Amino acid sequence: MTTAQTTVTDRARRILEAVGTTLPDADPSAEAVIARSPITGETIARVPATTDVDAVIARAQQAFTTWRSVPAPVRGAVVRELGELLREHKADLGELVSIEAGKIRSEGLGEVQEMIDICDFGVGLSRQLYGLTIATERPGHRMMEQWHPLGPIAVITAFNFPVAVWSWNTVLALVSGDTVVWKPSEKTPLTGLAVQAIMEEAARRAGADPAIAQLVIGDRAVGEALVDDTRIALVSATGSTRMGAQVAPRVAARFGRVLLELGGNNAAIVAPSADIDLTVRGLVFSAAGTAGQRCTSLRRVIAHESIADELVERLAKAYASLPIGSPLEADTLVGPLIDQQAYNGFTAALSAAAEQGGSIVAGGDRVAVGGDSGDDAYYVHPTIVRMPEQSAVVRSETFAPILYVLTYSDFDEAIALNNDVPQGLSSSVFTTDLREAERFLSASGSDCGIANVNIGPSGAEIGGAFGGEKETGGGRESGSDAWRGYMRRTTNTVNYSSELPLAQGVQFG
Ligand code: UN1
Repeated sequence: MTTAQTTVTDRARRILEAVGTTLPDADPSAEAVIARSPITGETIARVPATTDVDAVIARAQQAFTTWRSVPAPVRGAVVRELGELLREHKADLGELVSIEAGKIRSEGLGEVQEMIDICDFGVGLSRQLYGLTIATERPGHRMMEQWHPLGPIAVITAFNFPVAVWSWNTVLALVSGDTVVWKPSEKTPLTGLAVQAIMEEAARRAGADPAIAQLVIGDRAVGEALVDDTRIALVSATGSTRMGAQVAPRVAARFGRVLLELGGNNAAIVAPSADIDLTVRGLVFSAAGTAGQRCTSLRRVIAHESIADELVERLAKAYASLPIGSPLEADTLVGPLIDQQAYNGFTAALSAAAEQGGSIVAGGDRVAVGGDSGDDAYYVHPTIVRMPEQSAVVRSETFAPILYVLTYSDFDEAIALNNDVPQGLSSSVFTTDLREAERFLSASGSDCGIANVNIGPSGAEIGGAFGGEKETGGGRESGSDAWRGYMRRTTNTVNYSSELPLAQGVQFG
């Protein structure tokens, strides 16, 4: 190990200690998940895998029997403590996200801010879990809905938002009276340990049972144990469409619930009236930011034929000046891909694009960033490829900074291209024409869960419901009324009269 490599590991060790835990060091013979940093490619730690998932679920089930009866505003106090602790540890946790997921500092911090924001939301929500009172057809009766806690919830998260997605789910679940078992990505176990330590401290400060939110570490088998267990009332899973297609039928077979947040293939339509400076800035952030590794990343530009050449030229110029390198350096805007597998996906997609008639106008290759990065660190130039049509490679999601550019002549054609992919997460239009903007947002416009005007498809705030349609899986997390997904509804009819009228006018004896 070189001195430089020691730095990333040392930083991770210091951060874990600052949040109240330690850098693990599993016995070489024990089952473990390898924590590495995409910045240097180095191994940071061997994290012991959870061997008894059944016992964890049993504790979650046991804790649920008490937690469900704690008044919701009192449950909110745990979330308030969590938010306070996250404020305190924001810099450290944000840095650990950079170290383990490769995000630039500002995005690592932004992810922790997203956690803080959902905590604030959750505290307010804990006093706003409401049901309807509904007019009944029977005299002397009242009909109402109540929302009750659902049960223990499994939260399965991906490497690219290693901490925020946990918080969207866990905050809503805890406020709703559910308990949580979290399986973070095998690629980001250390941020999992750090967040778990912070969560346990929040529970302690609020006087709650720490078993309301637990962590399991491991590979696919650990995930499967959660997916197949009838005690887990809801499986909230973020990841690939392939993963979701396996999880959904298994949970359905035991009549459990799923909340899926799967692949995206997000487009931006750029109309002739678009404010071009604003558009270029919006597109570059969404396509090259996070090295193209958000589920909301911009993957397709659908540009009007009259402005496509100018737009591509402007984008290529902006791409040429993007600083690529260690995300821990202050000036960097594009960090590494998560690992070799991601790099292989990048090169395979570019070969396919070339075969399908594409021509690269920016990037396309690996970058040697020097410094501390080793052979096992994968940095690439964000890439723009002009495509003659929406071919197979454009219609599939590659988790890398590749932006395909297509053209259109008529606005209906642009909407059709936006929708003609299997995924349905996010979408956007850049236009100053009110008719186009509203058309895009209408029922015959974008078919995605998120549709924006003059903003790229990524970078949503927590206040809205987050998720998408079609192969994205249909789930909604985070703001608005997404909390309903974590609760069960009961419909109650109360007869306060001394008669017994039956519904639908039925007479019975
Ligand atoms: C994800 O990539 O899984 O809207 C989530 C965004 C972020 C969340 C992305 N707030 O880009």
